[in-house]
Amino acid sequence: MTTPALLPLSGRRIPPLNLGPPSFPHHRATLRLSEKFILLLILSAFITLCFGAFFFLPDSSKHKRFDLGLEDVLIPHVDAGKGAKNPGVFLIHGPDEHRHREEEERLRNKIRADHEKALEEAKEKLKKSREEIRAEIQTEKNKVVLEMKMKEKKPLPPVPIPNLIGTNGGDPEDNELREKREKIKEMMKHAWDNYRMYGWGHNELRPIARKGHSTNIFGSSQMGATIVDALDTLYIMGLHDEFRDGQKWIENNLDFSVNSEVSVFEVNIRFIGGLLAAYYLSGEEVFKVKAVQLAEKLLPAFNTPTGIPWAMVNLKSGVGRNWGWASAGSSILAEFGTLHMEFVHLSYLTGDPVYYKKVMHIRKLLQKMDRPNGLYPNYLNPRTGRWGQYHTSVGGLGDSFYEYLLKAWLMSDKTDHEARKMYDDAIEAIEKHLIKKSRGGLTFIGEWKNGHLEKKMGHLACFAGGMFVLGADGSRMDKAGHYLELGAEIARTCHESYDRTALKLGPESFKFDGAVEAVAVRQAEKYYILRPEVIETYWYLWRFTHDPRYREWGWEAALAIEKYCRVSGGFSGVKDVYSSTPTHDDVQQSFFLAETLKYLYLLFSSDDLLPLDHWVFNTEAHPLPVLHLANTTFSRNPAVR
Ligand code: DMJ
Repeated sequence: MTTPALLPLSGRRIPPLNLGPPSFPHHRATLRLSEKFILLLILSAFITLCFGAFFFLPDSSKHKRFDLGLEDVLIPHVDAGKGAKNPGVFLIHGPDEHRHREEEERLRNKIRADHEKALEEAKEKLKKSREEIRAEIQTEKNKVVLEMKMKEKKPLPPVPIPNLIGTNGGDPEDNELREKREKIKEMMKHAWDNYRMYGWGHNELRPIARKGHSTNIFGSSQMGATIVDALDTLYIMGLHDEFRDGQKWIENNLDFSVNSEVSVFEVNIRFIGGLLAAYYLSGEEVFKVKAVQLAEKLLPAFNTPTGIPWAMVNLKSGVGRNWGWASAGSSILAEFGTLHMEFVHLSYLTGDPVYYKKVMHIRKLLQKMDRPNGLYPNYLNPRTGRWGQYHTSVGGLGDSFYEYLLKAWLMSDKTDHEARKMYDDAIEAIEKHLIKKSRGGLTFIGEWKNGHLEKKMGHLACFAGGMFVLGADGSRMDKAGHYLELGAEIARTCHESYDRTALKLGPESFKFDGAVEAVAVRQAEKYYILRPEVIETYWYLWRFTHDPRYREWGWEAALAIEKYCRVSGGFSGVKDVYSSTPTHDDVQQSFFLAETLKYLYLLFSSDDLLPLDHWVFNTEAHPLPVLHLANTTFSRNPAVR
């Protein structure tokens, strides 16, 4: 057996220890034993030293601070001033130290805040539905696209503006008419001045309380609905100071980046329609730019499984939803079907086909669907693409869908034959199932509910008199005469609904039931909220027939409004048109300035003001020019126009 060699610290080889019986002289054996002992002693002392050094020497790493990436600010300190007791140690002192501590604290707080924010956002996300999350993602995408567009800094492409004929003037032929027209202008000034004084920037005015007013259709922010809605009326009336005042407000205050849930339909017809009309009439770029900005905010409403838009959209988040009261979560025919005119103009002016595609997609989808009795139900579910309740009306919920089919054709310079066909088909079915004559000989448009005709007509349906005469020219089998007559009959019925009240103003809805004809029965239907539809029909009838009775009827309505709706702070709706002592609802609706007063003004003007072969009025009475689109391709290249 060999004894293992010990490796000396010096590296010199030590001879092996022989612990067997002595084979050398005695003194030598004694010396070797002591050598071994000394060596062992040295070795154990060395090990003890290393052991002690390892455990008991101070840990120098404790003196060094690595925190939040601040290593680089820890500098070897040689003499850091009077208080420095440990020169050479890595410490920071004085104002520098304070500043760095603050910086360190700030960073720490920021990290903490970022974490908390991310946590909150994650929690919020978990609360949301798939649609909401999808809409948010889409909005984010839109935002990026918009930002990229902005970066390009390209102005909107130049387009040839259509022939804008008759944007002012219209002086009537005789004095009496001139006075009537002046009176209407004075009423407009009264409505505007009071809004200017008490409701400026709010959506509408409370003329008795003398303060701003709004409803949920405009969302929660002050978007100056009355200003935008009134602009073109001010313009054609020659109220230029007021127009400029409105323009300034729009330039400085109209902002669509607000956390506010608005009605897509209302915002389209009043704001986009109003801004586009103001742009065409005045040529002021700001109106076009604002219209496009707003339209971009509405686009997320179309992010549904079918492409049928939600009724409401949040302008900031892009999240959409439908009215809680609508049948089976449906969107409303008159809402998603009243976008075409404005959206075609937006594509025309921007060169961006996105708007055109959205409305054409809706049209295609409707064309594919079965229609009970050829009628369009008012409710369509945007998730399933199925009709909701079978309710068809030419009044509320359905009205302007039919109007926009006809006007799409007119606005395209009568080249959009598809729209004309859809209009003709729809009107034929309506005539067959909804239009009846009362015992007393009044023609009315009822409502179709689940296979049953309700003999009731809404004030809103009175617009159809004007629509029938407007669509007479170009109707099938040359039924022009028939439609002129039908329009005149509707105008007469609606006039009766006014004439049979104490205030000579029409109720919201009236019945044809036995002895009751053109009269409201339920208390809840007896109000008049400054609506335009009856006067609108008088005006179209006037333009197409020049029968003086329409100007007479229009003047009757103007006098009744002046007498019963005018208050010192503006104009107000009334709660019961059958009561000779009216109670006011204290709301001056924005459409009173956009439509009611505009149609009255036009009724007492000559026909060269906004002639109908050059202008098509949207459903909020905002005039948009006829577009000659025959050879137009909507593309980003403006050269193709
Ligand atoms: C207006 O906003 C529009 O005319 C719309 O089409 C229906 N109703 C109001 C006025 O009554």
